[in-house]
Amino acid sequence: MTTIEDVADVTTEVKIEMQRRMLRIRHFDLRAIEVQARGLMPGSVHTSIGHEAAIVGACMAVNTDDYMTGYHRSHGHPIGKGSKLGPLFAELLGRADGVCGGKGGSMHLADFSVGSLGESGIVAGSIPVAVGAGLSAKMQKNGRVALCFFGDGAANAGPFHESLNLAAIWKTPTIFFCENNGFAVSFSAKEAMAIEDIADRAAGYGMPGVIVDGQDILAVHSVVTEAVDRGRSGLGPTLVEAKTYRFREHSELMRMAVGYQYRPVEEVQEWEQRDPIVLLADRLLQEGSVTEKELQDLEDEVAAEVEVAVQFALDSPFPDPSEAFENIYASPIPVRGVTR
Ligand SMILES: Cc1ncc(C[n+]2csc(CCOP(=O)(O)OP(=O)(O)O)c2C)c(N)n1
Repeated sequence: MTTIEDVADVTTEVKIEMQRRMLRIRHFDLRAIEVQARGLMPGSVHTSIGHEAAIVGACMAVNTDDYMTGYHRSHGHPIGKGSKLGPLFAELLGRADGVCGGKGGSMHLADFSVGSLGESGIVAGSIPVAVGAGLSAKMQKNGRVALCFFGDGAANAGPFHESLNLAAIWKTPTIFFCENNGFAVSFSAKEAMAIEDIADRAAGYGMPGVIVDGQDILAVHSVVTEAVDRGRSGLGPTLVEAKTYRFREHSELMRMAVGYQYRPVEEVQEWEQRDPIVLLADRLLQEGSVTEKELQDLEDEVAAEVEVAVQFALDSPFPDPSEAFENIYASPIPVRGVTR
């Protein structure tokens, strides 16, 4: 497990920006829960609460124009990469001002302005897309990398294995980033795999596999920076496994049968002691980089920013039914001189 006590090259300014982005994810998801409970959001909500350090640590190790793919639990990924919050929230509500014009929703967001190519409600569905994005970067020699987020459950699905194999053969600059929260819905990763660590699978495909403490944002940032450097210098992909935990249920509509406790209460409480936002706040305070008041001001500022985003979304109209088929299909692609 890679952990680091002191990361000299991450400035105080960057650490505060990390804290801001983690808070944005937390407040955004908390408001999404409330708005969904009021019946204003179609479908369910899968939050990233507990995963914020893994997400932001990775996102801040790449550039805005680097590619990124996500999965069903992916409001946080575009936020981590710097998306505007209003159009993201509007997308959750299916509104016209959403990043996909309201046609993607919570589980199929894409925000090209920050390199986010899209998410998928199909488990492991976007992993091959990140191999394609990496291949495109390699062929165009544009120096970009593709950062691919997925869960531990996805690492047991076929597309994961096929994608790692192909990426390694073609040496695509893809960073496979597994947010291992220990469960696929209620199915424990311990029961779903005969090995302890997903990172061990990397060796079978011929790429480095790294385990990192997903609650430690600086450790995540350091590991992903190394994987990005490796990708940009033509050495190919890396598999990063961040050990993390979701503090909420699998989704907000999930109601487990009474008495069916798949996660021991003590286990949940133990992980809550390692809240990534509190851990970075403590580190900043210990370093003397911020005061308690400055941290509180930062959180208030973020909460206000999210509130503006929610209002923007609620004020946005629903898409006009006449536009139902717009932005759904790619523009016609000429094939052997024929346009179809
Ligand atoms: C191909 C496919 N199979 C099953 C499902 C149902 N499903 C939705 S989320 C999920 C669990 C995914 O777990 P993981 O990849 O660990 O992500 P997490 O939800 O823990 O973040 C499953 C099985 C699905 N959406 N797609």
